[in-house]
Amino acid sequence: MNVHRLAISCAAVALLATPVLAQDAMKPAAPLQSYQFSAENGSGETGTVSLAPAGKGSTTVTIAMTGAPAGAQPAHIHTGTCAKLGSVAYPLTNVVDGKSTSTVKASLADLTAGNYAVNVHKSLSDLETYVACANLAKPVTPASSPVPK
Ligand SMILES: [Cu+2]
Repeated sequence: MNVHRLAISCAAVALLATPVLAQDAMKPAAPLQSYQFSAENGSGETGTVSLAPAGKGSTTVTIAMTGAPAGAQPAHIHTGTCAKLGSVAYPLTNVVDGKSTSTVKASLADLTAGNYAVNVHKSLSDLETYVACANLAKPVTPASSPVPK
């Protein structure tokens, strides 16, 4: 019974792993973690920030906002949470027209350990006003399955 169940779970892991490897060879990996922005200070700006491994301990951070202005809005990965933001840990490319893509020198596991939040500021001249924030909370499901021993 146990042997049978183990065999099934190994087959399931193999089925899951194969498409990811094939996809890696053809195009950048799909984002593995995605977080929702909450609008702040009546900005009406919402959207998502997605994190994908970029190799060598780096992570690609992609922001897609709706309700954002055309002008540049600074964005950073801060320490802490949206409720209590700390200092800037990793600056991100300014959000322009609701879009921003950056690569930061931090692993996906580090960024999603529950110690960081992504914050978007109103404009280059009004950094004090926050327009959206997303907690990079610990993922509900691990990004990769543990290897059976
Ligand atoms: Cu910031």
